[in-house]
Amino acid sequence: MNFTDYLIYAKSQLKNLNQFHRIRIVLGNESCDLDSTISACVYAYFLHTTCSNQKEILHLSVMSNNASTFRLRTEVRWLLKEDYSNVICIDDINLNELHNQRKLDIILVDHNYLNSNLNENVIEIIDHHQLKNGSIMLQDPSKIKIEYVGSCCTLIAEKLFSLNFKMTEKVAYLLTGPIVFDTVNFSPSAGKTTEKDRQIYAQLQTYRPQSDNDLELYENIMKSSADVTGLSVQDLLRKDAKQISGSNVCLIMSSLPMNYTVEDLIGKLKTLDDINEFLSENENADGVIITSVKVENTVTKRQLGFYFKKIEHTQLINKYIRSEEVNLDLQERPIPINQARIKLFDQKNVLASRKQILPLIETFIKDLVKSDIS
Ligand SMILES: [Mn+2]
Repeated sequence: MNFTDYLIYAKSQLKNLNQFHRIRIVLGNESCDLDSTISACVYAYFLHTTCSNQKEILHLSVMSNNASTFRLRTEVRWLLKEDYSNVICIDDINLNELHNQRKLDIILVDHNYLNSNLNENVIEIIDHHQLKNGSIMLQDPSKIKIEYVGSCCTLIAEKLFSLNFKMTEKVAYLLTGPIVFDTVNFSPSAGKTTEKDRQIYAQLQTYRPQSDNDLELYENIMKSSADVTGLSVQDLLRKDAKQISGSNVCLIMSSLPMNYTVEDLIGKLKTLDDINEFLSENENADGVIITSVKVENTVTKRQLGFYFKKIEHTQLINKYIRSEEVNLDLQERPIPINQARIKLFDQKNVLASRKQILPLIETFIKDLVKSDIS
C-alpha cells in the first residue's frame, strides 16, 4: 500500500472504529505545522505498513487542530497536494470516547506533553522540543526519543531507516520538505541545523533521483507559507498558536507567517476587538505573545510583541521578557496605536525562536501566584 492509498484507507476507517480492538493515534502538536503534519502522517503510514495485525489495530495520524484552523496551513496544502484532503483533524474523531472504551494508544510526534487526561494513553514520544516539568514519563525509556535536531522529520526518517522501512521517493520527498523548511535550507545564520539533519537529508536524497535543486523546494514551501492572502488578524494569530497555562494565567504564543512582522500585524489593528475575540475563542486566554521572522537578503530579523487584557500582566511580562536571564536582547519600537497594553520589540537575539522562548515563559507563569497579579 502506498502513502496516498494509506491516507485514503485511514480516513475511510473513521466510520469503522468499532471493528478494531486498538486505535493507535499518531498525534502532531497543536500548531499543526508542516513538521508536525508530515511527521504524524509518515510515522502512522510506517506503523500501518509494518503492523502484522492490521485487522485488529488501526493506525491513524491525527492533527491536534480542527479543520477550520488546519485550512490556514497553506504550506502543508502545497507540499501534500492531493493528499491534503485526506488528513484527519481532531474534530473528525472522538478520542475521549476511545479512551473510555480503553482502546486508545497515542504516539506524540513533535511535542511531548498533552494538557489532558489523554496523557495516560501515550505509549511513545518522538520530539525535538525541550522536556519540561510535567512531560510524560514512560515506563519503557526506549519509547522516548527526544533530540534537539532542526526538524522532527529528521528523527522520523532516522527511525524509518533504522527499522528497514522500504523508503520510497514520495516519502523521502515529504520528509525532506520540513527538514529544509525548519533549517531555513541549512542556513548557518538561522542556527537550526545539526549534523544529524544534514546526514539524514543526504540519506533521503539517495531515494530522490531529481533532488539536485532543493532550493526550489525550500522557496516553494516558503512562498506558500508566507501567503497571507485573505487572512484576517484572527487567522494570522490562529495559524500557528500554542497555549501556555499556569495556575492563574493562560496565554497564547502565536508565530506569524514567514516575513509577516509583528509590526505589520499591529499596523493592521484598528481596535482591540480582533485580538480580544481571538483570545476569547482560545480558552479565554489573558493575553498573546506574538513572534515573527523576516529574512531579508539572507539576514534573519525577528520581532516580538505582546498584548494582555490586564495592564498588570503587561507590566509583569514586560519586565520578565526584557530581563537578562531571558536574553532576547529586545529593543522597544514605537507603535501606531495608543495602547499601553501592547508592546513591540525588535529581537536582536535572532537565534531564539518560539521553541526556546516558550519554555521560559512557561516557567515564569507557572511560578506566578495570585498575589503577584492582583
Ligand atoms: Mn517541529
